[in-house]
Amino acid sequence: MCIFCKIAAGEIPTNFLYESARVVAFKDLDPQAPAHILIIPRQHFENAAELAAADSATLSELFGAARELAATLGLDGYRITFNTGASAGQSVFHAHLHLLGGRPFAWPPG
Ligand code: DGP
Repeated sequence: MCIFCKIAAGEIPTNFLYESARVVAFKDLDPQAPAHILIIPRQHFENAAELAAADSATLSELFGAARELAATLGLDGYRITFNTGASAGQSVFHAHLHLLGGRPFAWPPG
């Protein structure tokens, strides 16, 4: 079982900032901004492309959770990102949406 599957299943004690039947959200272990939350499907998909192909309702819920969390945290601007594939910086191969906020962000991203 992958690390995010274990977190979603409750095998690794984790404070969920958002929780539903299909989705959980929790703080990133290595935050890149004052607010850095990972929003993931409970079910295992390798990346966002696999999730999009298989379950558009859950994909949509990830974005809805990001909107709710950003509002709860009072983020006036934020970035949401799926790193998809190792060349794009994906290091955990269980689909996850990054929600980052609390500082300015440059464009283009590195
Ligand atoms: P990515 O590089 O896009 O695959 O992002 C993976 C993120 O997951 C990275 O920012 C660090 C975070 N991460 C890795 N392992 C754990 C963990 O066990 N717990 C938490 N909370 N975050 C983790």
